[in-house]
This record gives sequence, C-alpha cells and structure tokens, in this order.
Amino acid sequence: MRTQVVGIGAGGHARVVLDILGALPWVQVVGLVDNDPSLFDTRVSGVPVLGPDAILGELHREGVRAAFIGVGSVGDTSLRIRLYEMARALGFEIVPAIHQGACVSAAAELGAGPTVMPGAVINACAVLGANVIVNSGAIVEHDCRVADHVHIASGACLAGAVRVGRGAFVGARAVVRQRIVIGDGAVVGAGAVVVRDVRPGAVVTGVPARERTAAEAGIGAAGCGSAC
Ligand code: JB2
Repeated sequence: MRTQVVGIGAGGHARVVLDILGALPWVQVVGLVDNDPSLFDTRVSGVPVLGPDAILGELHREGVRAAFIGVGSVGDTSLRIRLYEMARALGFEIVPAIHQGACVSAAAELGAGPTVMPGAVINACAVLGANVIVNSGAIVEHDCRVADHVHIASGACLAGAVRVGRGAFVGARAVVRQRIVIGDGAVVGAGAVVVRDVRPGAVVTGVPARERTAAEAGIGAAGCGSAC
C-alpha cells in the first residue's frame, strides 16, 4: 500500500519535490496546502491545492499521516522551520525526498525528512539533521556536520569536516573551506568563498567572504536579496 502524503507549500520548491516523489512507487501525494487563496482548487504539477494550512488537522484525521515541506526559502529558513514544527506537532511524519540521481554515501547519516536534489553528493561520514535541503548539484563532503533546517543551495560546496549550524543558509555556488564552522542562522551569499568561521546570525558574501550588514547584503523584510 502506498503512503499518502500532503505537501506544505505549492511554489517552485514544491514542484521540484513533487518531481522526486513522483518517481517513488511507495508515495501517493494526495494534495498540497498553501496559504495563498489564489492557488486553491488549482493544480501544481497535476496535484490539487486543497486549501490553507488550517486543513492539515482534518487531513490527518482522515488518515494522511505523512507530509513534505514544499517551501524552500532563500536566505531566511524560518518559514521552513515553522512549517516543519507545525507538521510534526500535528502528528505528520516528514517523508524523505531523495532524487535517484543524487549520490549519497552509505556511510552518511541523514535526519528526518531530507530533501536531496538531482546531482547532489553527500559523502562518507557526513551527518545531517532534520529537514535539511541539499539542493541540485550541491556537495556535502566527508565528515561534515549539518544541523537541522539548513539549506545548502544549488551547486554549493562544503569541503570536508565543515560544520553548519541550525537553520543556516549556504547560497548557490558558495564554497566553504575544510573545517570551517558556520553558526546557527548564518547566511552565506551566492558565490561566496568562506575561509573563516562565520558567527551565528551573520551574513557573509564575496571572495573571500566578509561579514556584511543586512542592508549591504540586500536583505529586507522579505528575506535575502540578490546576494543569496
Ligand atoms: O505559511 C505558509 C506559507 N507561506 C508562504 N504555509 C504554506 N502552506 N505555504 C506558504 N507559502 C507559500 O509558499 C506561498 O504562498 C508560495 O506559494 C510558496 C513559496 O513559493 P515560491 O516559489 O515563492 O518559493 P519556494 O520556497 O517554493 O522556492 C524558493 O526556494 C527554493 C529552494 C525559490 O526561490 C526557488 O527558486 C528555490 N529553488
């Protein structure tokens, strides 16, 4: 019997996760929830948008016990964290979404609900927490420690034994040198080359990466700007 799954979020990231789950014979995605009313009763990649988050409890009572977090977030991971915690509190298991074209070492450890996109590499003895995204073509090298809710964006590279703190974001094509520590909630901009530890909550961009103010990094109320 297939596992019934609901997706939380119906934007670009959800479409990529649906693509991955569509190839898994044990998964049946029954629908998506999204708080944008203009999406209700539409379809995303052929999957119906059933309504807002408020209907998740009802879906759970009807027997849907698994979910995926379909919101990706760029720069600011707080929405993904909130949605993951909401889904867990309602009793949903978060399904793993690992693309068949990703390369995950048998000696790596992945936490609950990982999202691993096409072409990603997770090498031996890397340890990932819950709700982590390793996006398309990103590399998490051997012995890295990646905490809960981290997003490693497309093409980023964590060299060996890098530590990334809870809810941090590493932007597209960023490179992080061996043994660097990136603090909780920190943001590494796209294309940055990180050669020094990054303190919790800091934003770093550039080559070599330097700490910036939110204004310098183009981060406003809506999250990360072009720097991410
Ligand atoms: O509280 C919410 C909520 N807030 C926003 N609950 C639910 N269920 N959905 C929420 N959303 C919805 O997330 C928005 O209404 C919108 O439909 C969706 C976000 O879609 P968007 O395409 O803007 O972003 P994304 O998070 O799917 O993708 C971003 O992150 C990916 C990792 C994009 O920037 C992608 O390019 C990127 N690859």
